[in-house]
Amino acid sequence: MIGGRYGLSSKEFTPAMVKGIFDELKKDKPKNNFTIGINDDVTFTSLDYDASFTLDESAWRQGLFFGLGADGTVGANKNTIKIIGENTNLFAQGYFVYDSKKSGAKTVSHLRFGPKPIKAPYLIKKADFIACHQFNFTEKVAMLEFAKEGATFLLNSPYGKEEVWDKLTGQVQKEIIEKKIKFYVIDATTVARETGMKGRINTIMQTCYFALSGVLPREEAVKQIKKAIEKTYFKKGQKVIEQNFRAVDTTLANMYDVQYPAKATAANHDLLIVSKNAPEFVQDVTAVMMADHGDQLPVSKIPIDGTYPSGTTQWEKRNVSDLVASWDPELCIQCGNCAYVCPHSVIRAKFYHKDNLKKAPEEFQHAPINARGFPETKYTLQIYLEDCTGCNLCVEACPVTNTVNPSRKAINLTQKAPVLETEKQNIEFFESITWNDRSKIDFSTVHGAQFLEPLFEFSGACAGCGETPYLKLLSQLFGQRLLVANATGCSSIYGGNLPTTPWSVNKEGRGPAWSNSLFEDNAEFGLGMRITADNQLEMARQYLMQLKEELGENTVNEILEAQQVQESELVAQQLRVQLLKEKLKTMNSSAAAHLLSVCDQLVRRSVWLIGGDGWAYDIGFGGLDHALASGKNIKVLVLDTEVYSNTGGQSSKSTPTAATAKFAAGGKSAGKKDLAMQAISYGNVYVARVAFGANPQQTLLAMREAEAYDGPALILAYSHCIAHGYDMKNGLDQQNKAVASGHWPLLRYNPTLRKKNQNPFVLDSPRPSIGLKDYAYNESRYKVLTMTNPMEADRLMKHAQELVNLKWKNYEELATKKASDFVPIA
Ligand SMILES: Cc1ncc(C[n+]2csc(CCOP(=O)(O)OP(=O)(O)O)c2C)c(N)n1
Ligand code: SF4
Ligand code: SF4
Ligand code: SF4
Repeated sequence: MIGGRYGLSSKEFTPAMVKGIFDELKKDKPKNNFTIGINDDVTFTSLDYDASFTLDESAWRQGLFFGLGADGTVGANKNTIKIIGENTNLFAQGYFVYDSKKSGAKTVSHLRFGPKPIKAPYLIKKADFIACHQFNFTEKVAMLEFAKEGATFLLNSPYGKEEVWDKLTGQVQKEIIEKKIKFYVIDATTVARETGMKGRINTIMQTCYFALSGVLPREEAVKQIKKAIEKTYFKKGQKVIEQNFRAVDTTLANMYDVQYPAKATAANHDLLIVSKNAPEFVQDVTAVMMADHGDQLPVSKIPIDGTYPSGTTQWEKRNVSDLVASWDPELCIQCGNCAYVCPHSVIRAKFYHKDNLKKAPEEFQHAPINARGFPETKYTLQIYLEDCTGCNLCVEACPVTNTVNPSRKAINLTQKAPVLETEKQNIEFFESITWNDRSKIDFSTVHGAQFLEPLFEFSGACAGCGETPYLKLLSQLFGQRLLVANATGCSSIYGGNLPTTPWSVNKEGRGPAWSNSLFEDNAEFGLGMRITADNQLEMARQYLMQLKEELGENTVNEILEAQQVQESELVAQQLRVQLLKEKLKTMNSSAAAHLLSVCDQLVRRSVWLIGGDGWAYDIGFGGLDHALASGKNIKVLVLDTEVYSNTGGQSSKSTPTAATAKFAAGGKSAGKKDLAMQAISYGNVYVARVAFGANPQQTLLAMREAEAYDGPALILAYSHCIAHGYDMKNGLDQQNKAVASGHWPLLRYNPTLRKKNQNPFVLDSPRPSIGLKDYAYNESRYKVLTMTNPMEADRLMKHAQELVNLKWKNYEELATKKASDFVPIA
């Protein structure tokens, strides 16, 4: 077996290399057969090679397709393989390269077709056809490096055939000219929008591929694409199928070939993976990984102690959407709703003295602050365009409608391209305005919380994700002193999957410390963080006492006795500890060195155990129960999507009755576990059930109460998710309906009230005002059963409604009981 000595993986072997190795081996022993084992699953034998393995790449048609995670490129290419494999004499091979990010990362599909069985390394190095489904990749990915001379290049471009050339980098222009590439453009995004497909460009680009590659006659190709559409979207209903058909029929009239000059006209520049302003680590390590060259990084570049710089998503600038949010300062009432719900922390609010505007760019938007008595204070809502996913949640959340044009709100979606450059300058200026002083902000309202700097930003979660707004809020409220133990799940993937992390730091370098443990032991992991923090605090207190004389009695007493409840008190303690650290650095004793290593714990730590329902209700439940029963000061945030979202929507014990999910395709008949009531049974656990889209104020209150409570706390947070099967822009509306139907009653159980001899069980949502059906049947996870098995759907829905009624009755009773009816606190 050879191959390992080349230090290459199977992906890096080209057919020519394989041939070279066999030629070399056969020089000495021409009659022998050889096997090359490249890694566990790929071997080449010289027997295959002689019999059927053609190394004549010209016999193959090789295509490379650069798409964006979740845009459907990979799915469409899988269909292409099936269509060609089933309808021609050609053999087909496909390989799909993508990472585990939720969406918005690059995907590369490698497709190869040929007249003989294909035994070739999966990755294509020389392609006849290259499709770029995302215009901004032309600046970030060296796609045309892989183009053969005379290859075809298909670009999804917001710029038409006349303008597009001037929008390309010099490097791309040069490759097109030198390789005599046949260049085509289509504005697939507009075609998709106009045919009702929203952002789904996959079918459009697939149709172009068939038209340009000539693998099948055009008519036959269109027929087969439509057949594949019917099969793929059967569950989504006839409307979606029709939309796809329309997109196919409209496509070819919108595809143009581009005539280009004989010389490059743009200034030549290399790919710009991250901005030149990015920190050294991001330039040297993160950007290399982002360019898919992580395996070339020397080990010496990787941090040796397992810690990793945070706040790196800000350098990605994924530009996933051509439509982005745009603010209308004249209409805006500055409520903060849009910033609150934005899943990607793209909307930031600041207020500042008007003198700041002296250096502002001309187009910088602002308005007088909407508060009496501050005539010199201005307000700006800044949108980070390149990070906006166009999910539309901000527009849905905005309460203000333009009376003249009711289709417009105080925030709307608009085309990005015309405003991008101006807004980049505005963002730069906005960042030069300091964040508002935390000790002067009213944390208790949605309006106030918008002014807190988010330390969780620009995550790669799906556009419109219902989990991330909770994390952003958490980071705003307690970010600087937050310790997070994150269970595996969507939140660990968009939260910390290499190369970037959305958990960030403020200007002083303070931010959440985050770590991901296993799926099954996250609660224990977080409990360990708490116990460690407590032990280190105790050590710090002892060293402080020991060094009382050197440090000064007053200083030590102030630190030890500091009250740390209000933000102003926390800020004061942070300052004291900062001064202490500076002093300790000048001292030369082992006690001072020890104290320096643990003194950060003197600022109250907030330890949060975070994960999905698969973790909390199922696989990590034993540990979670143990952590809650420990009585320790740990906070648990369950991002409840009612399925295992990260792995594609498997049923969990949180999955509701009558909903379908993987492993519950016939509809779930068992009841949803009531984790809230289980935790309440301990008596000393703070418990809340929240839904930010239904009642943002209650969510905010619950998070603050949970954090302030000196004991275990559990928050169950309704999280709408793509797994529920509807357009995410309706996520807030569905959250409202989940609450209004009684499926998701909002509640808080506060043991502090029990101690004060008050009823600790507070029901925060009104009596159900709509039927369960009115909520559930807007989601295909419920709806699909009415198509596949209507009788069973009906039976299960009736049963589910009964369970909802019963649950509500029990809750209502609890809400009206006396304090003495609940478990007393020891
Ligand atoms: C013990 C174990 N089993 C299975 C997995 C695979 N896995 C990773 S994430 C995940 C689903 C997580 O679901 P959930 O906790 O509901 O979080 P969500 O993705 O919905 O946010 C699974 C099954 C794993 N990592 N470890
Ligand atoms: S469209 Fe979505 S991502 Fe963009 S600002 Fe609005 S809520 Fe945020
Ligand atoms: S939701 Fe609308 S009114 Fe409220 S701050 Fe945002 S843009 Fe202004
Ligand atoms: S929770 Fe759902 S919407 Fe959010 S990232 Fe996961 S799969 Fe996407």
